[in-house]
Amino acid sequence: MKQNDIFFHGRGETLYVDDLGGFAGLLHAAVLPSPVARGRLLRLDASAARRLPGVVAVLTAADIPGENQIGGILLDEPLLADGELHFAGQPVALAVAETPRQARQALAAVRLEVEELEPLLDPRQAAARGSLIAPPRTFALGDVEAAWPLCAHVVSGRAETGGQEHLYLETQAAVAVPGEKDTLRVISATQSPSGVQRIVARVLGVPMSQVAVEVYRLGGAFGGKEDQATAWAALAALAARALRRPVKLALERREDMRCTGKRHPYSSDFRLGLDAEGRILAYEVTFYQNAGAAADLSTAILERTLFHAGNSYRIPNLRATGYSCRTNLPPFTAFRGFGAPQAMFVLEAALFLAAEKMGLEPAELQRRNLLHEGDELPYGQKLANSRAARCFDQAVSAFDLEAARERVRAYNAANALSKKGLALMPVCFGISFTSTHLNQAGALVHVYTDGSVSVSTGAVEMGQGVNGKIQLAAARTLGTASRRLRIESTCTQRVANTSPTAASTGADLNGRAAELACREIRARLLQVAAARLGIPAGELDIRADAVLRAGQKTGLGWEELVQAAYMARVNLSAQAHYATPGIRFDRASEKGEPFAYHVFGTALVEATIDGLRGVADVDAVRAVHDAGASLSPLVDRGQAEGGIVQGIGWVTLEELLYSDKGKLLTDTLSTYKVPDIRTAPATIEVRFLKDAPNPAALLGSKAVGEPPFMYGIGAYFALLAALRAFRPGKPLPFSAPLTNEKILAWLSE
Ligand code: LUZ
Ligand code: MOS
Repeated sequence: MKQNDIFFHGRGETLYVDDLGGFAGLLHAAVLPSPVARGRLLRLDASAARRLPGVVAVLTAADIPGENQIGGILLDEPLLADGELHFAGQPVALAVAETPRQARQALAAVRLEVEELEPLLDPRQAAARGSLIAPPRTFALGDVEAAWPLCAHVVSGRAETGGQEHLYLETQAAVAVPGEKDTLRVISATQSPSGVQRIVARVLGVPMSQVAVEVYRLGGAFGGKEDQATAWAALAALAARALRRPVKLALERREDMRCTGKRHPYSSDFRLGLDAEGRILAYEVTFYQNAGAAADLSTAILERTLFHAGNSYRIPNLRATGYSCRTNLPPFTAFRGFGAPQAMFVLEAALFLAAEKMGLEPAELQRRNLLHEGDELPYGQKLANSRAARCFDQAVSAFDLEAARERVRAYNAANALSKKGLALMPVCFGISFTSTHLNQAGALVHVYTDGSVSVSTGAVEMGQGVNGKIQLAAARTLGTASRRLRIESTCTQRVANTSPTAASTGADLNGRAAELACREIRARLLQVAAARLGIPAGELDIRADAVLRAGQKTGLGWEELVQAAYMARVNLSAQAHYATPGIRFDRASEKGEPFAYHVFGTALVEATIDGLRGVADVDAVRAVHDAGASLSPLVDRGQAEGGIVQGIGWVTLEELLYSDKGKLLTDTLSTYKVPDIRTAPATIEVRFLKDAPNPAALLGSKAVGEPPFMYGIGAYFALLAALRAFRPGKPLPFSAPLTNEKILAWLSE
């Protein structure tokens, strides 16, 4: 990022959706949520609400001109409730008024008559009653049944992981602006502009070509705006269309926490078998995913869970089954890691248990079972360019595992009321959307006659620095200075059919598309330079704003070259499309090569528990991470550090509690605890693997967004090790988050 960009942002001049002005006649919308988790809507009376000052309209399902359906993968989610209520927080009606306050006052005046029914909240109960989003899926490798009798050690158990609130700083928001002839422009805080475009068109009953969706940037997303920005954009669009005025809908924090989906809670059963030397022979796991009341992305998330059932480990015989269970909670959705963290937690729990049974350090079992080059993964892909062992061994030596163990031993011997523990957490994360067709991206590049450059792609900037990476790749390809390039907003009229900026692939896919477009323009410019200089194009190069021959300046500079191209009537614009090569997956056999490559790494986590107060501290997280040849080491370091803290929050602090009626109790930041400067580890050290360019992505780089999140899982097992130091022999819980409250209960029971 350029210095002035940082200052611009630091001065608070960055505009988010709710900051945007300049819409003449702007109205404000607010959403009436279902008060019950399950029930029937018997009557809705908005007559009093409509008479309040400033109120322009109260809209319901009956006002939808197209389809009342926002489902992306499955068509199972109405935009506004139509008779049945499936979760507390489900949008029932939309009030539109001159001010946001008046809109919310209108909601309070809507009279609802509801018949409340017993909600289904537990995924196992849902599975037992056949309440599934889709049929279960199983990934299998080898033959687990044949392997059990060969095992010297078998452990089994249950593991639970809770949900997680995204807590993006910018809440869900959209502005819809009607244009002439039923066209509509939607400015949305979405990771998926084309997804919003498709659903808005469906809801309004118009072709997608009449709906333009534009995204400037997001104030964080973490997956929470991959699918779930859509409803709010569609509601704003519905009102704008009905009232022929611009309409803004921006959720308040509490509305956002109550009404939007979070990371999926999982409940899982595992069985792990090892030989006498501690090599894994068989692993069987069943995942019960709490999907909530609609499919959303749950089936894709469950698929990524199955892909990551074996994490970083070689498992010759594996059977992983996943149930996506329909319950009466707000539909759970994408969140950094997309189902993989849930899978990795279960396997670490199994390994922890096995290590205890065998009297070994978990790290010994982890090391013995790491993946190696050419190993077959449970989905049939052969592991290539494995850096699993390299990362693990470097973490052990660079961070001196032996010394850390000694520190823990000495501390625990000297302290009766406070104990330390440590854990290693290896990660192997597959890069590519598991839905193969999503692995494509487009770019549109214009070079203007003054030499400045406009770059549009399908990537959405959400604070992850994708624009900076694209800018760097495009500038390098063109041979001009980064400062000449402007990375534009993401707009469906400039780049169509965009995949969501997700799966850590934003820079990989869109950077490549931008690179391809820039290569075309560069080739044309070289022809112009060749004609002008009388030198064959093959002997010329453009670098740092100058045309070079054999490394020497020819005297022709960037601006002059661009001007010459224009005068020669050469096209200074290019559109390009990139599709990740070589990937495929067959859902009938559950086999294929779904991932372009994998990201590897290992973290060493140290934690301390104050046994008297039940206060847990994660003291240090040190990781060796494979970032490839990083395009932006500072950005990648930020991604790794943020991911680690977010992962620790998931397994130690962040606890979603619901009433037995299915209402979220932890809907404020006073009751839902997130990592802060006090709870974050005092030490976070991320070392990038050296000399590790990635042949499969942009300029040797690697995707970085999601994988570091999973280092945080190590905090859970470091805390278990500390608990073990207090009470040898007592069964340990595998139920994240391991909150201070749970720690105190375990110690005092
Ligand atoms: N979204 C998606 C994702 O549609 N497919 C994926 O595989 C994925 N992975 C991570 C995050 N979002
Ligand atoms: Mo666009 S959103 O009209 O470039």
